[in-house]
Amino acid sequence: MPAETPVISITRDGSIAIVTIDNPPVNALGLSLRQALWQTAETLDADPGVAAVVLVCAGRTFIAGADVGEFGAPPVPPHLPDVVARIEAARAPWFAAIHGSALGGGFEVAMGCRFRVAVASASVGLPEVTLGIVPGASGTVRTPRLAGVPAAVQLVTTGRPVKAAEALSLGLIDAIIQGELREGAIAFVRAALTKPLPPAISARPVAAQTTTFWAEQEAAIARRVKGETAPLRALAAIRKATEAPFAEAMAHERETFLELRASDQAAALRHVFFAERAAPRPAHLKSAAPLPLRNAAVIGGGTMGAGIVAALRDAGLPVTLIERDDAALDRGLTNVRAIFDGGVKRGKLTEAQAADRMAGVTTTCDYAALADVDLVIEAVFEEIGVKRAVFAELGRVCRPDTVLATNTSYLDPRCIAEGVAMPGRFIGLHFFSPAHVMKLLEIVPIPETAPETLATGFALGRALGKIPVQAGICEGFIGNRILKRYRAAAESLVRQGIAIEAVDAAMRGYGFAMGPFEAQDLGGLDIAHLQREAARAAGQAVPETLGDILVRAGRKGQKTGGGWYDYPPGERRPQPSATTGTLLSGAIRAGAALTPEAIAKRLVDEMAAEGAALLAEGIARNAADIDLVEIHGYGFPRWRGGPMFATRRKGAAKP
Ligand code: T1G
Ligand code: NAD
Repeated sequence: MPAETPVISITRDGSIAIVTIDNPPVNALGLSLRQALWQTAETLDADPGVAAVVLVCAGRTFIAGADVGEFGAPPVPPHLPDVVARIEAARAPWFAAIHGSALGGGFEVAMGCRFRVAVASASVGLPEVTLGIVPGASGTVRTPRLAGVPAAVQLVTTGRPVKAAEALSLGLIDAIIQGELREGAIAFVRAALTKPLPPAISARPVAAQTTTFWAEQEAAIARRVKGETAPLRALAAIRKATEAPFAEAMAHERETFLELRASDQAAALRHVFFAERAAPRPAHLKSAAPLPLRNAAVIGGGTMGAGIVAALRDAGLPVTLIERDDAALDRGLTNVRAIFDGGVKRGKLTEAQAADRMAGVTTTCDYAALADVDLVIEAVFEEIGVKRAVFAELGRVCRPDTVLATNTSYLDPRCIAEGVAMPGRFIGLHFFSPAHVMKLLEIVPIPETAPETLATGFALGRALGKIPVQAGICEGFIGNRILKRYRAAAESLVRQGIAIEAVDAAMRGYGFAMGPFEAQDLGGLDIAHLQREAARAAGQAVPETLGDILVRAGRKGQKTGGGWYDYPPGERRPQPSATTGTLLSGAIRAGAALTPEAIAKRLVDEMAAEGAALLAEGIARNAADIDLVEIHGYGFPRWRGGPMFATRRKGAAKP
């Protein structure tokens, strides 16, 4: 058994000791690393020749935090706050040299050091609230002493990391190192040792804030988090740090951390954390090599096509946009430009970046331009004839190894692929609108899809920063099939006499941004209605729905001034509708009554039951994938873990 590589090695540069952590993949602070850090502090304290210590990491990043994999078990000493305190109390001052991301416990260890330096590409942060917890090793107590209370509130209660330049301006780090980090850090140390050292962070003062400040922060966070516990508890811990001595504030933080660590929300967020990291690299594709993705083409510059072009450009891929005629092409290019202009308006893009995005888009109506593209994504009308004609043309002009993908929502990809030469290169890539924003990408192979084509779909998902989930072929794949059941279950409650607005309020209370009926009014009831009508025309027995009744009465949602709700001119907030009540009166029985919790449980159970059916049919590969689809495609509250996780913890739903 080869000796394990030590997680820590120590080298010397004169009187400076360089402590290098090497604990792949992200130098997480598991038990062995905590023990090694403690022992290293003891060893170096005992060496009078050591004047200072540089803490640096091997691999892709500085310490990325505590080992999330340990959270399911009781914490084992040495506990991280004690390791941080031990570093801070070291005889010779420690200096953190940061690359990659110093996150959570990683940044807390860096705050145990007397100084923090970083390369320009590094970031630092305290993302604990995204895991349903608060920092557990002084993040809420040292950060306000290091960077001030407002900066600490922003960093801790949002969980959003900051890049090195912003970290420097906030005082979270002391310098940005140009050139090689280790050497630059050593030079920084030598200069720092010529001057009096600053006090250890735990010994620094922290400014008290007004009651108004805390009330304003609390209200702002409560508005933003909609039911998540950790952000408000993090704010309370920071407040404690401004009102109590260091040790008392540390005890309060630790107590809060341990309580939340065992909570349902933390378990749910850990489930999502690991599911999101597993999704882009599914185990069953380990041996399949993806094909090269150097450029791409999109057919159709409408709602989806324009978003897909933007997503490809955001990932740096040159894109050829094809439309049916010049006028449509102009409209398509206008759609794409509008997306980037929106990015500039929201401060997400500079003018130069937007111009560069647009410069990478080539437009034409001539398919011959696709003779050398690696990937084509079709996003034309949802009509089988139109799609088949497009793929026939693509089969004629593209290379035999060009991956051909359809973005269809409801058509059977096998029917679209009929007659396509080399069907092994065909695949479904179901983006969600807006395609440049929504992270979910359903990847739908047909029976002939080659493993390398499937692997290329996942590689595209990774390149676009999406959450790719493989789906089998059925109507609606995974997400739209669950959506159909969710909507049917919501309509069933209305038929039983539960008020439309009560259903929506219950789902908003559960954590959705909006309920099923207000969401339909926003997207339009006619889309699903047309799908049902097409199925009926094809001879399928599709029962009349309440939505059909409304659409037949011209009530398609916000776009017609009324759907499930009324929308008086200029009013976007849903108003309960007497017209809807009259139209549906024949379909609604006497008023049943359910609590908001019971309504939410009923509907989430239905989603989970459909998920169980999708698993049983092999359409979904695992329950975590279904949770990711619902969270990243349909707004399921992340801190609930998804329908499969939520019901599993409270008694699984029956398929
Ligand atoms: N613990 C355990 N494993 C982790 C991990 C962590 N903190 N972070 C990442 N991994 C694994 C991940 O599962 C994957 O494993 C591999 O590393 C690469 O991850 C006390 C209590 C650091 C920005 O929340 O944000 O500290 O699939 O694909 O894209 O107050 O990972 O290869 O087997 O994401 O280069 C706080 C979470 C913890 C950081 C790198 N820290 N990680 O991104 O790689 S709580 C976090 C990330 C805490 C203290 C509290 C990212 C990254 P596998 P990856 P990446
Ligand atoms: P859209 O009507 O907005 O755009 C379709 C575009 O295709 C139009 O610009 C049209 O000019 C173009 N087009 C039609 N025939 C063409 C041809 N022969 N060659 C080139 N271009 C052609 O439609 P959309 O909403 O963008 O939907 C496109 C596809 O994406 C459909 O299959 C739809 O099911 C799927 N989809 C839609 C959504 C959504 O929310 N809208 C979500 C996921 C997937």
